[in-house]
Amino acid sequence: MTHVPDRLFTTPLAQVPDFTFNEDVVRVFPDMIKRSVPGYPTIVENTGVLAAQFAQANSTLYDLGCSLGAVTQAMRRHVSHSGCKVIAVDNSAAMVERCREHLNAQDAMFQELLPVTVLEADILNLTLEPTSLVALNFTLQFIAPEQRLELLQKIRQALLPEGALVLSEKLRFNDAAEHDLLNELHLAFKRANGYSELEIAQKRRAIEKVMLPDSLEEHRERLYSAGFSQVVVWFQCFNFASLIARP
Ligand code: GEK
Repeated sequence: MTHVPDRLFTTPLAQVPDFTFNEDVVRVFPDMIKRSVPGYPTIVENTGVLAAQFAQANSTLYDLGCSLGAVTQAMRRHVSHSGCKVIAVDNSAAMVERCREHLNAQDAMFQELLPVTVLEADILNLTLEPTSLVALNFTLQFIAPEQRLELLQKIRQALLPEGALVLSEKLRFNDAAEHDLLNELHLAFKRANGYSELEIAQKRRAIEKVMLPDSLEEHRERLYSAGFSQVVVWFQCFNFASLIARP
């Protein structure tokens, strides 16, 4: 796969449009997410490790908001339980098309991988099969806040006993000083990865109405309200974290 550098926000824009997962974004997505999300490669690879831990034979694993299928690929690298399959879902047609290409390339290189179905669908409208593992990797933050609880309830109801939800998100912090410090460190991470002040500012403007992060406390409360009984943070880097929620 060619690795196209993210230069989407390098030139000054008279008006910065709201961010969407269109073809321009899809083209640069692997570079963009790696340079923008601290800990992304660690979270993706270890979601595969967690999937192997919680997967049950003859069950379905979900990658909701799969983008190019990085988590699905990690699941396929780590899960070898018999009879398992992965359903990867995204509502961006451009993402789904490229995701299928990436997974076909993985199929061409490796044998005996879990079968995958990639669906172009809104995860809010999806009926979930009984599942041992659901990954929501940086997807919930793009769902309208008033629809987040209902989605988590649906996932909780579909989860088999002993299964798990892996939820990764950007966080905001109720304590202003903590919020500012971790935000500043995130900006330092982006600068260290070659983003200019202009790129950082224009990307922030594009995404601020589209991606709405919650605090850790809000996540915990919502997950418990949805019926989960255990919520554990297994990874945090600056203002990005990943949680395991158990039925
Ligand atoms: C990764 N998990 O590489 N239904 C389906 N898909 C949606 C919806 C929805 N309602 N809303 C947003 N998406 C990936 C990264 S990116 C995160 C996930 C980011 C999709 C959207 O089209 C996009 O592909 C994805 O969720 C969010 O591990 O770019 O920061």
